[in-house]
Amino acid sequence: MSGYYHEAKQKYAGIGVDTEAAIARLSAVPISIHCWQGDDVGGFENGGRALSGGIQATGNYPGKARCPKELMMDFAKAISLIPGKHRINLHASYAVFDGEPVDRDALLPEHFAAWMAFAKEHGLGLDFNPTFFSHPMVKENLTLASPDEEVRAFWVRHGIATRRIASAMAQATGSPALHNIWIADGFKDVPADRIGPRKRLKKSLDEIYAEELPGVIDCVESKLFGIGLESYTVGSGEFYLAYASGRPGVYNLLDNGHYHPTEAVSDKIASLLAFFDKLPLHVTRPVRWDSDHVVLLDDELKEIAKEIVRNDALDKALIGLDYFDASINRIAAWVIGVRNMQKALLLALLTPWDALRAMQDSYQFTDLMACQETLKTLPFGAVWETFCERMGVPHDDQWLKEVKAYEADVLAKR
Ligand code: RNT
Ligand code: ZN
Repeated sequence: MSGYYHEAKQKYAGIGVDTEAAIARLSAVPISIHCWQGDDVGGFENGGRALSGGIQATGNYPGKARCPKELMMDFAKAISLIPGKHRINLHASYAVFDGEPVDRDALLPEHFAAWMAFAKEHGLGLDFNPTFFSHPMVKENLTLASPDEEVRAFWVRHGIATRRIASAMAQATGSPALHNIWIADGFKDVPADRIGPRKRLKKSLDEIYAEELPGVIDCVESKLFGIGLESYTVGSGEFYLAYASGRPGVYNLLDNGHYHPTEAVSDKIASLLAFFDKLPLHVTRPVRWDSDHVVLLDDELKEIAKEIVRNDALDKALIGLDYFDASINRIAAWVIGVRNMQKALLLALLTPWDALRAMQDSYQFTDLMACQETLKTLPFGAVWETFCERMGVPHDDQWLKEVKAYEADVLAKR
């Protein structure tokens, strides 16, 4: 045990926090790592389709993955530098076809067999997303809410197909798979009818969820607006929260880029935990808008982690990351974001919540403020270092060397 850690351990013990318990708890928290950081949300259909749906990856850093094999290699490199056992979050647009490709409404579990094998090889769980964007059947920015029955039915078939694939993924990995529906459906300018599209979306969801499937955790992801869809979003916060409340087994996913810039998702977590036994999250970093910057160890991330930990919700929160920065090394982007999520959780685990709660409940607000401020300068870094050592991954100042070597050996040759 390094002297640095020994001292930190004593310091935390002094405020009633057991650093060993915190390390042990953190090592068992899986993060669902989004595959789409590795190729700027391109996917593999037709060699990768132009990104649409009101989201945008900006930047042109060299070396992005161009095929399943490269994406898997890059992902494997990233997780070798991330402590713990995690999950890979896939999109339907990442299907791997052995023979003839099929369209999205005809996808089958076998089209994800390569990913299931990859997950098993690396001990990863799998999560899944239907892809309702970057496709010619998106007509006038509408899918499940389309007034065109042919379009709506195509996308309903897609949702039905992807739930079956998620179920197969759960079976293959022995761990339930999150199936997350996000659609960009909306209008650039002021609509004449706000309820029609929402009624059609409700009908589509009912059709998609009609089948009982083992191992699938269903969720819906709301949004405020997308680029080119500024005036109206069919799947709004209220819409999906109401839908999930009325449909047991469907959960409301919170993406912290999908609210007004002054709204804090951390503040919404406890409200949902009071009503739902699971809370799926997309952790991202919106900079002035839903920009999906790499997750940093900033105040909102820390606050999100605190809400999860102090509400005893580490087993209820399904923590997924969702960002895509094409302007920096994509493997580094994964490593930085996941390690930051873990750091935020560790900080929360190193906090004497019972004592702080008692201060609040006995109106000792001066003590509460002083104590919360004192916590901010405790030697958290020493505990993090020890966690990394025990999990067999490099320290913060060491992993980038490995990414740079991989960049020179592999990425630069693409
Ligand atoms: C878009 C949503 C959605 C996507 C991914 C690729 O605003 O956040 O979750 O980022 O499905
Ligand atoms: Zn998201």
